[in-house]
Amino acid sequence: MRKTLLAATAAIAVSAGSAAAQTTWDMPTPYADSIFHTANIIQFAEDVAEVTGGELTITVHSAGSLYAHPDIFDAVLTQQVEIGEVLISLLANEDAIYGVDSVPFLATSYDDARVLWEVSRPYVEARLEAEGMMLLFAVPWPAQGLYTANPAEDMSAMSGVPFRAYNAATARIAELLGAVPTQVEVPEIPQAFATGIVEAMITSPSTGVSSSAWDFVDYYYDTQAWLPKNMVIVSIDAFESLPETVQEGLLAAAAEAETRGWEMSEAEAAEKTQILVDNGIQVSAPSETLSGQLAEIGATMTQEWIDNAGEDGAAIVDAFRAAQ
Ligand code: PCA
Repeated sequence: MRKTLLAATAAIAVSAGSAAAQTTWDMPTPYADSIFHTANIIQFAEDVAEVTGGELTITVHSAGSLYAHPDIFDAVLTQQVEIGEVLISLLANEDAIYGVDSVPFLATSYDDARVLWEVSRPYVEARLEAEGMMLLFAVPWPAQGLYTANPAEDMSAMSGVPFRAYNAATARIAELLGAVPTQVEVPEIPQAFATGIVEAMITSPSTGVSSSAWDFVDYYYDTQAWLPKNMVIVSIDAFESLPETVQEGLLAAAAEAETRGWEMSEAEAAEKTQILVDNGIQVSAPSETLSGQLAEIGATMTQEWIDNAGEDGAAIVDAFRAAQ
């Protein structure tokens, strides 16, 4: 892969010659540099510069420093920036289809997540395209697990607990668990726990580690609930204003970033779970009772999602189940 891209680089760099125009794009992203998604994007930006012989430079503004996470999609939509990264399911309130990868217990392994992405990608792309945007690549977070301050043998432990949400699905799970959801972006997690705004959350081992979850919770239940993805989107106008060779270089770097990102995510899942253990968090599978209760919540939410996402949603679930 890498060699192919580099070979293409040389060819494009040569053909570009010295008279080529240089374009710089600003790229807001939600997560810090230490997060594997951001590392992958920084590598992608380096690859783009290399493959286009410096004709296109992407300046990455990580950790919500240029636009806060909830504003990144609109910034690309309104062409304040050319390119950006966003958690796909953050957009589920705009269109339920964007919530496809956060339906609990629909796709819980990397293999299933890949199948779900294959069958849902065209629907996500169509929605973006209708708004003048194009999808470059998407990469999943590791599977989502439950972080709690007290043991949670069953869901009664979550009753009335202030619960951190990061999208509509996590807010809905909190409700169905009897907890009380509050939307908190990743950079604010430590402070939200420190001040008691939240006391529990569902997220990946990656986000647990990056927010030093051991400072405020003692238990991690590896529920493997779903693998939500971030996507990198670009404005079609910005893309089309690039020379064809640069467009090709950008797409080649994006394809590589998608492959590399999925590999990074998979490696990350075990690594970061071990770091939780090393820092004193009790990591375990959920009890049978809790698993059963979560499975019921999953069934409820799958039905709710199909109801909200209409014919397209039903078609995605049917295609996913047929391909499993
Ligand atoms: N981390 C992000 C999204 C999912 C995840 O694992 C978050 O907690 O907001």
